[in-house]
Amino acid sequence: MEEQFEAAKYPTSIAGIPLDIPIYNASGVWCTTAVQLSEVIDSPYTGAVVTKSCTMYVREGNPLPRYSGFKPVYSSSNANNASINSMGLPNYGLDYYMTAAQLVKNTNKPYFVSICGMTRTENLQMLSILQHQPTSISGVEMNLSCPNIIGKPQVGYDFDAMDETLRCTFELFDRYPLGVKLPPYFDPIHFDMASDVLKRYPKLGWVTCINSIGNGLVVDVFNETTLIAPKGGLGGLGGCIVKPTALANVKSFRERLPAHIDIVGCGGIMRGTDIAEHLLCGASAVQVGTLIMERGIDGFQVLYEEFDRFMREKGYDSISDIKGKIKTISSSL
Ligand code: RRO
Repeated sequence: MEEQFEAAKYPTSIAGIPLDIPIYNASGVWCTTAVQLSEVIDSPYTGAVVTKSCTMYVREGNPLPRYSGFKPVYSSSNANNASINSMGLPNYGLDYYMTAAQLVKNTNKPYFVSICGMTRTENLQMLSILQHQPTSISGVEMNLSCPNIIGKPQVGYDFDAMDETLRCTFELFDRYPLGVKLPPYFDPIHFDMASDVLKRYPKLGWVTCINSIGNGLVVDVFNETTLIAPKGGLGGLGGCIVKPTALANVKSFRERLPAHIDIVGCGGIMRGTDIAEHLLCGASAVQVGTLIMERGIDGFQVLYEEFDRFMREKGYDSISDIKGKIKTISSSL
């Protein structure tokens, strides 16, 4: 007989918010409409849901085509395992995502609202509304790293701007736990500089590493075109090609930030062992992007089952058996 699915396997927490399962969607993926949000919430294989990053008011986003999956290396499988996007923040506005929080009312699934104002003032305006609205929201993820807004640099790459944004944020907002979504960093000095800023804010609950690797270019060599239209074809990269960068960011921030700030791993999770890799590097939970874009909501079941199989084979029965346990291979010299 088929084994029964145990809902509360591998419980974890993010900023003290309990999740039964350490797996959920990345902001932007399967979370723009209330229908998509309900599908993530109703899946027995997710532990939380985060909304599409929102602005105060509805935005259409960039012109189409603005998302494409691709296969960076030839394989006989039809499935794409990488992606490029320049969505440009299409969303239904803050009100819509506050209302949609009702979808979790009779569940114990955390509902995170992701915000991404066009300006610091817009972020603060949204936070002051969130501060005073009675809803079922569990936490707020402030996106400091959208790579696709024409003419707007990523706040996470400007450490003074990030510092000032966080200073204003925590001066104003304490209603729910708040975390930030960071861009990928590529140099240890930048891990140090970002951590020095983040450590100044004791109320910061988590950091999500990483957003897509910004402004890559993927070429369709047969058609001699770019895959997407906005910004001359430049867009944020996701999927298997970003996993090493994501893991380096997770591990580097885990090593630098105080233990009460959780790390949420995001980037390159295409199979169950990828979850284990993020946890080994210190993530408390993971978000999944490209896989869900390419396989749909059923991707969560596949991932969960593969992760569960890995854990059983290793003889592990909880996240604490693996979280942060990565060892640097010993030198043979
Ligand atoms: O909407 C987007 O273009 C987008 C966002 Br806000 C983001 O944070 N990351 C991304 O890859 N795309």
